[in-house]
Amino acid sequence: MSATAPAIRRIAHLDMDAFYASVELLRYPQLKGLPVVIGGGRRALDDALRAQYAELPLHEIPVAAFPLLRDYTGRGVITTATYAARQFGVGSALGLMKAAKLCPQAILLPVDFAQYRHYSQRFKAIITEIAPLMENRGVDEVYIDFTQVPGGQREGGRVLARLIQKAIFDDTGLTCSVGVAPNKLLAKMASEFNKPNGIAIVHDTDVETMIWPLACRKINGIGPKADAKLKTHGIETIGQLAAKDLQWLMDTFGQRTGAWMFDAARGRDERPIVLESEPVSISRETSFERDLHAVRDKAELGAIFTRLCEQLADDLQRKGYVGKTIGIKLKYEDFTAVTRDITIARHIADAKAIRRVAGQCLKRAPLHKKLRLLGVRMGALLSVDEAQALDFKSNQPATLMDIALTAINTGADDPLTGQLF
Ligand code: TTP
Ligand code: MG
Ligand code: MG
Repeated sequence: MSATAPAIRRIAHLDMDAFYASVELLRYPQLKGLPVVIGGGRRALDDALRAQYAELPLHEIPVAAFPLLRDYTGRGVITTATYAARQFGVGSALGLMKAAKLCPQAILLPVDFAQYRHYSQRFKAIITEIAPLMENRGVDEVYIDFTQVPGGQREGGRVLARLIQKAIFDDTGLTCSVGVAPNKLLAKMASEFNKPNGIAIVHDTDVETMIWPLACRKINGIGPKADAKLKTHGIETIGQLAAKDLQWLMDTFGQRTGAWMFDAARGRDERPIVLESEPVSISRETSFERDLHAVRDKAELGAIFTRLCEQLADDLQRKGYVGKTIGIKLKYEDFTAVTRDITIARHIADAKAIRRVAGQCLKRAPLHKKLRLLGVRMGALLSVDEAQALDFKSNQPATLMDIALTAINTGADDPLTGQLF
């Protein structure tokens, strides 16, 4: 491609390979190549294993010590399985006991969401360092706009895809698969073509050969219901869908869906990459182990409330935000809920000030019923820099004296009752 050629729109879809399982294998590399499934609510089993081999590093725990799928009883389902396990026909959403019939020798590990979230944030941070226009699509996948990124046009995007794969692997030890295409619709399909650890490149001119032979279900947006209906009309493949005229599709599926299917079957999709927006609010909430009463459990509730405010303040400070709308959420024993919020004159992020205003909110909420959940929220967020520029005084943190109540919002529900905290 010459330097003056106009950039062609190139969108990538990147999806991590066997994500939860691959993260587990980082801890337990001795399980590499073996059938492993992740699922069930049995963290305890894994803990027991670690306790039993407390003197050994995790990667030296003998393979024979790991729990096997054949010994599982319960109603858990598989979240994901290693590629070695998939050869036996087990995979996401299959019941564990059913899976045990197909692959009894598979090793079963419990889920550890905190760990997956950690790696999710890490691989995404690596991507945005290389290609800043990224759309988050959940824990293990993103869309990336390759169009203007160096290498994003070379070999249809393969050069940049390879670079990103390598950067992620070097940093995390995890592999992913990438599809690069003219748009999100085709990129999403393409990322599956060469899984795991693969790259697939699709151009406009490839739609007939690469896309039309696929089942309609491969279009992200055609779910089981639409697919079943298409089948009743003898439409199995995307090519067969593309053979239908627009009017027939609109008559059969409605104007909007019909028109969308018409375009999708031709590989047309104009959706932009949606960048992560700044958060509107940040909140913390907790459900109680037993329902708590505002009077009888006052001390306990007060402590929980204070801790929530401290956690919220930590979150805000860590992320560099301040806010001026402080809100609370209460859920009662009967599952009804109310919210209250107060907007103050200055932006704040410190725990004591938040606690004070949140306490004012609480005074405005009914407290005669037992509570099952309490939440604290900060809205009207600004970055610390913005707030300092805007908020009239110096950059000193707001003192409690500064907190003049400027607006009070009371949700429509029961009249006020309790006056606690
Ligand atoms: P996927 O990307 O669909 O699957 P995967 O990453 O495990 O495997 P692949 O190589 O085919 O992409 O989902 C990402 C994670 O989301 C997966 O590791 C576990 C979780 N998940 C569930 O918990 N339940 C499900 O039904 C699916 C599909 C995924
Ligand atoms: Mg995946
Ligand atoms: Mg995925």
